[in-house]
Amino acid sequence: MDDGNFELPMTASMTLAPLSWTELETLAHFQLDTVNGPTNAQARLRLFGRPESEVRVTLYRDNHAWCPYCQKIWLWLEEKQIPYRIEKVTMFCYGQKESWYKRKVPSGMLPALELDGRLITESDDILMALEQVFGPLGWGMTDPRVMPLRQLERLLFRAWCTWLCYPARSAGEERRSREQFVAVVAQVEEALGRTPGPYFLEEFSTVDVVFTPYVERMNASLYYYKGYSLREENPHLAAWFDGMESRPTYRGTQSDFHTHAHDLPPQMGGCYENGEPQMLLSKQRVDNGPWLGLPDVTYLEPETSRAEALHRVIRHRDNIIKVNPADDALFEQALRCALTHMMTGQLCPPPPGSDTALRYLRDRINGPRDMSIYAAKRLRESLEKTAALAGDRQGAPIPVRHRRDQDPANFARN
Ligand SMILES: N[C@@H](CCC(=O)N[C@@H](CS)C(=O)NCC(=O)O)C(=O)O
Repeated sequence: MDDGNFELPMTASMTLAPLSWTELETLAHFQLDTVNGPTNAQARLRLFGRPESEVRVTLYRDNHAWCPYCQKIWLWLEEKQIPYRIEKVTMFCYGQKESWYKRKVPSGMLPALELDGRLITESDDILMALEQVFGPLGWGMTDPRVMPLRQLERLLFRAWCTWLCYPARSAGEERRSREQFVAVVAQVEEALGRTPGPYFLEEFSTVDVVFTPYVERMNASLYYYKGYSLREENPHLAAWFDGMESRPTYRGTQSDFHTHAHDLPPQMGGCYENGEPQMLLSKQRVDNGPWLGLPDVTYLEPETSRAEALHRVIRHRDNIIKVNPADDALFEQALRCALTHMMTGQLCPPPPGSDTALRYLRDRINGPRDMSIYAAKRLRESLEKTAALAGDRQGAPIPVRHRRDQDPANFARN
């Protein structure tokens, strides 16, 4: 069979019968050089075109590419193009922490970094140690222009936690927490407005790296739990996000609203909805789609997004089928229906009773661990459209106190 060139099997009603795995494989035209290509969550080694003998750094980060402090180090290394190895470790809420890591870092905390054999923990200390050896990213962590902005980032973080992670005892308390957060956002807007470009200083720098992880999570969580769109309501932050998304380094580490909204509760000890009409609409959209057009991403969708999603599912299909609560044969067929829809645009009716199984997977695509942001959206979209042909039942609820449904032990291979 030629690449992608085969007759599509039609049923009597002109909907498609599911393609076989062999047929699907011919459509998965996606290649990624994880070592020397663009920033990606799958890499175990990053060389940026340099010889492996130049590697002096090992980054220990979480399996899910979830940990915000790890994202800070990851982004810095990618921006500076420092050759490094990556060792992935399980976070407590996802599964069993690896014993080899606890021997190295008894607290089990991430990130950690080895630099010429010296172990360093605490993300700020790691950045400062990296700066000493490889030079700063624009301006150093202790530069007089950087320090107040780092303090502002912590102020924003605390205002966000107060609003999101504590239940309001009254409407007034909810309003005050919101106002406090919005007041700190105004300071961030003012800081961003001091430079002509989109970034905090004249050029992209360590300050942008320091703000990135939590501002990305604020954008997602406040949209979902409070109906507040950080990116849309603040012009300087909107320009900052656009500036960040112009960088392949950031795109490779970027996650989406669905992933963050459901990753945050176990890590933060709870996220509290305000129940307002806009919040209910936002939540519905993040959980059930349509996912394209959400303010978690605005750069143009790459042409490869569907092929990337297909490639990743094919690679992990045995595990994806194994961890799904549904009968393997039923889900295997339903999954091929969804993938057929994603690649052909034609509806492909799944077997009766497979709606819960398809939505179970829809709810467990994790960006960027599994695939990039648009690939995740395309896959979710086809899982949902295919599930809707079988029924309107949801999958097993996503746990809020842990995420052992995402235990990386079930997905040992990347
Ligand atoms: N102050 C530390 C905080 C690091 C931190 O809180 N790491 C969390 C993940 S975001 C962690 O490792 N928790 C243990 C776990 O979840 O396994 C830093 O800046 O590096």
